[in-house]
Amino acid sequence: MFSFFKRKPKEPPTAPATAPAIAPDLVQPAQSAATAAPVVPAAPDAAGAVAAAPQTTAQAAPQAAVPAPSAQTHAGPPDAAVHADIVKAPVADPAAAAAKKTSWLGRLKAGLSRTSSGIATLFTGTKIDEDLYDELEAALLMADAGVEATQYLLDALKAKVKQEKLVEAAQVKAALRTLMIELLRPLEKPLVLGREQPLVMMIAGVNGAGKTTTIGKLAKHMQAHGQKVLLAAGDTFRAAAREQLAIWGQRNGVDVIAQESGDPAAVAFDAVQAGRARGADVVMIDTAGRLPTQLHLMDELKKVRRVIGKAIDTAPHEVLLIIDGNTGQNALTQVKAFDDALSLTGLVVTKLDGTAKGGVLAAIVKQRSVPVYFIGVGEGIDDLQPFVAEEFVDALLG
Ligand SMILES: Nc1nc2c(ncn2[C@@H]2O[C@H](COP(=O)(O)OP(=O)(O)OP(=O)(O)O)[C@@H](O)[C@H]2O)c(=O)[nH]1
Ligand SMILES: [Mg+2]
Repeated sequence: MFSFFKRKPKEPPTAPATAPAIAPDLVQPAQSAATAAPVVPAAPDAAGAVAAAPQTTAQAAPQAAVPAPSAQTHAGPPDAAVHADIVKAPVADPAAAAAKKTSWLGRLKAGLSRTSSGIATLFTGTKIDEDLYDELEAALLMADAGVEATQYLLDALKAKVKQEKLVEAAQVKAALRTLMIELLRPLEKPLVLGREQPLVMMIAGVNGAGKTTTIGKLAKHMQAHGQKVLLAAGDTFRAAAREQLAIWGQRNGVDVIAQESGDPAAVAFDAVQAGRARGADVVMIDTAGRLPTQLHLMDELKKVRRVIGKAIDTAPHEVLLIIDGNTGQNALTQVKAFDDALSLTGLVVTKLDGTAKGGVLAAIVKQRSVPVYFIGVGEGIDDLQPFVAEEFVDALLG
């Protein structure tokens, strides 16, 4: 597989920051049939913590069809003796893993092909002149990079071409690649697990962005990294939303805290309490989709955030905004609005396998640089991947 999360070292890491390696067994507790059994219902204290509506716990049934995740056991906090760096899940079959990687990179490339084909044609000629720069400017703007990032890239490229005396179109394209990677690299950031117990993550975004699906995928990956996960169905508007999360819970064998109806803040509070009572490592709180222009709904989201802080005063530790990669420039508006309301800690950009143009990440890094933890390139479990600037730029430039 791939590097997915990072674990917080208790002491300064001894390995160089770039070292990719970590013994896989670090995060792979022994499998236990018993621990894959149905989960326990909500602890009474958690249920009673917020009065109001009756709480139901969607219990996870053992799944015959889905192989038990490798780590159903509660791994506990990271071992203080371990100077963990980037955590890798074991690769059972390197060839299969390589094929998977090729496949998702292929999907990312296909998804961003509108942009890459536009840019690639610019560099087929031999002339490096103002026309080329004009066309590149248009291509970057079309790709949703925004005026600021586009101007920055053009200026930097012109300077580089001059300084390095580049004359070949291929050299100029390579220079653009380097500049874009440098531009987007600040968005690369691993999600660090194990630094709080439980690590409370609130998930927000507009309708249909991919919040619930992302939570489901993350739950699975986190389990594979030895995390005990608890989900909260904070989208209390639609019964179908609860069910959707409950299905992900069943698939992954994790508890889902839900209420028949009621206040999303109360569900979130219950879930954090329950997470603490049950020794969960991660509590992920789903929320109902909303537009930033729906002010009363944004206020509700702020309330959810505030109330989570009443359960654990440092929580939520992560506030993720899920963005549909096809949203274009509007994604930047969403980042600003949700960041103003919630103080985001990270982004997940989904659906980059569709017709996304991708350039909006350049606009984001220039205007509101919130790290991109993951990108989604499909609906399958392996289609959620850590954001790597170099891979992204290679897909973007073709
Ligand atoms: N192609 C593709 N589809 C995705 C991706 N992520 C999510 N989806 C699909 O997008 C649709 C919406 O996903 P949800 O997870 O329900 O989105 P949501 O943000 O929870 O939606 P609401 O709760 O209604 O606001 C579903 O059909 C998902 O399967 C992705 O990376 N690629
Ligand atoms: Mg949802």
